[in-house]
Amino acid sequence: MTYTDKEKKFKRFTVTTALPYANGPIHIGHMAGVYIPADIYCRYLRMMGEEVLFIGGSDEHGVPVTIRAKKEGCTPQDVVDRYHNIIKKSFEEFGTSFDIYSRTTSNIHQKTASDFFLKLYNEGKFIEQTSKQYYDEQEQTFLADRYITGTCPICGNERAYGDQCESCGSSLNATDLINPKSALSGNVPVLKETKHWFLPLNDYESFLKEWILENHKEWKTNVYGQCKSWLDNGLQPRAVTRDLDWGIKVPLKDAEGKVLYVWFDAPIGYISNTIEYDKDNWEKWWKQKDTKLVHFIGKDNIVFHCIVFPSMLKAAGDYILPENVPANEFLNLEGDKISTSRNWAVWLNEYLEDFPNKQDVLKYVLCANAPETKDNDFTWKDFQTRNNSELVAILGNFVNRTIVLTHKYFNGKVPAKNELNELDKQTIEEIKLYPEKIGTLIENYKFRDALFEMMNLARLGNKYLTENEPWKTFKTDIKRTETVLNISLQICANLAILMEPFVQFSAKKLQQMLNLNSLKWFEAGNCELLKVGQEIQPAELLFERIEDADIQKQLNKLEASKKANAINNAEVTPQKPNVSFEDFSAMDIRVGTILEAEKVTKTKKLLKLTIDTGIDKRTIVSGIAEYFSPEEIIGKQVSVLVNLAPKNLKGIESQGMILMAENADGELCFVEPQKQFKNGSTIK
Ligand code: B3M
Ligand code: ZN
Repeated sequence: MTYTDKEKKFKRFTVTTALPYANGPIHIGHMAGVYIPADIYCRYLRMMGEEVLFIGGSDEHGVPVTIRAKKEGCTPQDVVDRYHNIIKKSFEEFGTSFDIYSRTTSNIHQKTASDFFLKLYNEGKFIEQTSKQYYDEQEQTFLADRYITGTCPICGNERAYGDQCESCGSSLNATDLINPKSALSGNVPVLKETKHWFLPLNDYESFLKEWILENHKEWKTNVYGQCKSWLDNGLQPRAVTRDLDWGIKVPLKDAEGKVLYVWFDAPIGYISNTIEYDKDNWEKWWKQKDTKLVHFIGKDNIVFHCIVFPSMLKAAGDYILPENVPANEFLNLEGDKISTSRNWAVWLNEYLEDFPNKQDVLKYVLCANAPETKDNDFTWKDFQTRNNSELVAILGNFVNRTIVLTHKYFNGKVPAKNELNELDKQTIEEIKLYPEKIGTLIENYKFRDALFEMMNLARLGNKYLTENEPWKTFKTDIKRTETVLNISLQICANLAILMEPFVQFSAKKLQQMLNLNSLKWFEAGNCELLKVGQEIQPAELLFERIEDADIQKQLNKLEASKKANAINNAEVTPQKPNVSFEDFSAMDIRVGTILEAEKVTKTKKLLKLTIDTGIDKRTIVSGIAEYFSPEEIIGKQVSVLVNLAPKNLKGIESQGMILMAENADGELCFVEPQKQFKNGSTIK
């Protein structure tokens, strides 16, 4: 039983983690927000002897997958196969202790989600509504919000999406966009009627209000606050189907071309994965009142896990509801929002390659700095500092000194605990408190504080060893050295247990060094874990220093992303409407040479040029004075639009126009023939 469940209400734990979209690898933001806290929680519960089911899996439906497929010229199935495997493998290598990691394209899930929908449908839990949605006539398909672009009505960004403007952050309806365009064909979409099924969330409002706002006041303030604001604003029916050809087909006759909305099927994935894991007993994980259901998610998923999914479960009838949804805020990277599309991330698979056997370091740093109550920042410098001055200098150093001294003085055998002085007694008393202190924090989802307490035990050990100087008493009072090393070894043994949820690889290593097999949480908290005379193994370093060069390599990688982005993101002026070939050939463009150039007085931008067009010598006024001085352009060959209607500029008649290329910064350069060419040659 846990420390906080005094009434022993719960016999088992169903722990879910947000199913990552299989349209890219996993990054440190996902790890810090969801998977690391959930893994710590489950490892701890197992050590407490609890029955736990830890569920993960890939979310393989939804529009982001189809967009990625289109971009890469492959099928959505290809995309999810690739990323599901990458994600699954990096979780395994990282040591995330899922009992099952499956996927939403599995047959079991298709059937479970489909049956879930049908059950609600047959029981009349949905309402049918027809509404007008954008349709691409050329592609003969309705357009998901992400497939419609246009001008943001709020900030004027010309590349806003049908659901959101990434420039000003407003969330939009596709019909809000000015000049909407289909991302598939580039055509203007038309509005067309389509039928969908909606879950009338408004009907669940009073149930949700009581369940969350009254009965779950203990939820994290960020989670409770978001729920309250949704509930205060009033809930609307939500469509649970979409017009799309990637997803789980709506299992009804009149539903051609329709699939379940990804946010309807994905949470059902938790149930499907349970069925896949434990076909005969799955219901106990979802339907028995003595099962505690906990969802680990990021803050952007709160509404789906606290409002929509619980309403679905309630509608279905006999399911339990989450006891808690400890959602985290976001992790930033070096001061900037993590972004897949900008490649501003530390990808888990790349970390594992760049830092082999250092899973624990990342787990430690991401937990120590987890965005539990506010957004937090990951920096490589902090990563290095936490490794070098915490893991190496405190935890690793204490364990290493203790074991080395035991070998040096006592041939690697645990020495006796002799007469205890006040400090020893006080230390032993303090050690007793740690299992409950750390355990209670974990049970309350305070993983940072829990980790900090675990490190405090190492700090206590370090201080105890340093202050008692067993290397000094060895010659004068060997009994004292024995006692001090015995107690230090016992602290190591306590650490070997209590650090397991947080840094499991190092915990295992330490357990092996101490020849310690006992792993139950309750067994920690005393100084009798190692028997006198028991042999221990030679010291092995638990952690190694991370050098500046390793950090610099990572910073360089990020710098490269930044550069690549700057190039990709420079605004490109959108294409103008098409012109006919006749329109184009009506323009007479020739090669010409600049014979003379002078500044037009009292202007900043204008140069008066004399051009040999091959047809004649004429005057052209050009707005290039800020970029070119008269001297440097005389003799240059250029492209000239010769039949542009003459225009009077500052009292000078300009008879044509010089063609210039202009980049996003407004910088100009000439469009010139690539070799010396006869003046008057046509450009077409
Ligand atoms: N795939 C969204 C996300 O990764 C979504 C979570 C599903 S949990 C059922 O943010
Ligand atoms: Zn905008």
